[in-house]
Amino acid sequence: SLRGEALMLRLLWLFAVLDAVLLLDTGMLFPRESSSRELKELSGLWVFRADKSPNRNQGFERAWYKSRLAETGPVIDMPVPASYNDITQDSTLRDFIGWVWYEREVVVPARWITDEGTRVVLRVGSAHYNSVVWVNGEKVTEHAGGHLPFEAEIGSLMRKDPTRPCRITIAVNNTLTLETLPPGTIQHMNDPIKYPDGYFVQNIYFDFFNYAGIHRPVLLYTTPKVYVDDITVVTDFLDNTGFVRYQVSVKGAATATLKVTLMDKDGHCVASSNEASGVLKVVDVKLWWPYLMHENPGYLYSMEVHLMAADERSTYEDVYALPVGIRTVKVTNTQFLINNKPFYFHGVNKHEDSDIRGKGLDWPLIVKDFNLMKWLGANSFRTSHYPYAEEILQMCDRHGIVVIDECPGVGIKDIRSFGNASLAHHLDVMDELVRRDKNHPSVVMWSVANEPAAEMQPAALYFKTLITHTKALDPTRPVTFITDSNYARDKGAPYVDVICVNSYFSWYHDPGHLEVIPIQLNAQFENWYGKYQKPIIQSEYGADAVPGLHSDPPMMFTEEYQNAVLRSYHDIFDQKRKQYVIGELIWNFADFMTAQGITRVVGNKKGIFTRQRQPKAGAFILKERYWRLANETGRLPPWTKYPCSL
Ligand code: BDP
Repeated sequence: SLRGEALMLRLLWLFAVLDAVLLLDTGMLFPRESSSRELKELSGLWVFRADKSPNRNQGFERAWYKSRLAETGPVIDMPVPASYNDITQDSTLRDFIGWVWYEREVVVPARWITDEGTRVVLRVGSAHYNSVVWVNGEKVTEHAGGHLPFEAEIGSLMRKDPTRPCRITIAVNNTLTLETLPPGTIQHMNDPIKYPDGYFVQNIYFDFFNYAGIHRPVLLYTTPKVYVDDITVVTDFLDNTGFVRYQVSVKGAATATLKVTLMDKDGHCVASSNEASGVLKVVDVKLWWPYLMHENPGYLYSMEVHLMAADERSTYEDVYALPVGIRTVKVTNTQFLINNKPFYFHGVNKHEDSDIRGKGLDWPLIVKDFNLMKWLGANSFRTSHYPYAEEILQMCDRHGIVVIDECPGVGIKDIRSFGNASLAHHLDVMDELVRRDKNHPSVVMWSVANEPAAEMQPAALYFKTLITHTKALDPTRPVTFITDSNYARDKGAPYVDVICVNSYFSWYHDPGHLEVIPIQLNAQFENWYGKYQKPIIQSEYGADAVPGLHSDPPMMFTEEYQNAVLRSYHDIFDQKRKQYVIGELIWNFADFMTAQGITRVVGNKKGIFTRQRQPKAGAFILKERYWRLANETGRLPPWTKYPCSL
């Protein structure tokens, strides 16, 4: 029958794409407690010292990791997670470039040590930028790149001397080079008339403060020696049957017995299997829907994986539960489809940024931001300009906030950053990103870069390789890269599924001339669509507004000017969204810190909320619009169709 054939095709597709997602050889499952796994958060106060020696290398030369940090010099308290920059009154620490040293001693439950069948894993949620980690003076791992997690098994090391507490030392260096992501350069100023001896600065090509330190939780967690290393799910549905194609990879033993159970929200088993890979069929499936597109958004099942194994010494049992949302994503020439229904992105661009803690993970801030996004009627955001904390993506899964997941490929402006070493690192970062985020239903698209100098000749091959690689890693999600409004910078456009354009008409171009917006924005859309016939998202637009600054007629930097820019853009969006424009993301959700410069008054003021999350006038314009769009484009039942204040 036709339906049977369609079902067969679905299943074949699921098998094919899952094999691609499995190209990665190890997992990076989010650490979760279970009946077989314990977890110890190391958030709180750490011991800290910045290495202010002229070459910033004294810590390595004198092996600071070998003993307590307090024994080799002065130390201060440093909270983790947090950027270290804004914690003290010392401007040399705020603007520090080089290695900083963190240390923490931890006592673990005795059975973690005595039980040889237990793995103890040290996990750093993220640290910016290069990190080296020692346990009791022995190096256990290093990692290049902020914004993504890394871990090391440290059980055997701890067992060497079970009587002493475990001393964890982490050195972090925020120096950027032409081959890091984002790139940067160190410039030595050698003119003795102008600069002190040995003076240098770091140049960056992106517009946010280069906050540094341990930005996300550090923790220890245990698993049995034989354990669930990774799970990959790819979902689909036909009529009211859902399919969860999954693959579990096990480490530590050649064979293990598995039991995989999919539970609904109420804890009822809806499908199960005893295989390491297969397809779970869910009758009367409850799909994962975006916020404002359905009365019950963000529906999550829980996939419980239960492993049993044995060797000559012992038996092992591991349990891991993964939240699973069943949904599909497709792109046509003119539309973005979620569960086969057109989805219009009405959302924001964000930053991980706030007073005092900088880019450190902060639960009150995260929850406040979600409340603000829901108040605004935003159904989506882009993780400009780097991967956000997993804790944030989990909130998105649960609340149905759709995510464009961006890697830290921002500020690629120098031709040397298109070389082989840069590309190799960029590919590694995409691997790490896909490995970490592949199972989030909220993540619907990968963004490989923001506003690179893609007019340069090597960019064509660079982006072809990068985008093809990303699609091979994950054929289930579209890929984009973000361009500015310069049409010459389109070298990546032939390979992407969706074109994302940032433009600042009447701001960086024709400053003060609001009247140019309609004509220039219209031309922008017509040109990009005319050339590529791909759907377009306005991935950034906006204007700085210093809160409380007013003028009518509007002048730049006032709240009225920001309003006027928004309104003009919205007029054109309303024409084009009937055709091929599939979304609009305001720049920016909130004001954020940047490097100091003559165009920035204590940071970037393009937020519609202040850095303290209070609304400017523009927030109310956007709120009215987003709720109107939700009522028009979402598929809300009639009784929910009114702008509610949450
Ligand atoms: C865009 C960048 C963004 C900046 C913004 C601005 O993508 O990072 O913050 O301009 O200048 O081009 O406000």
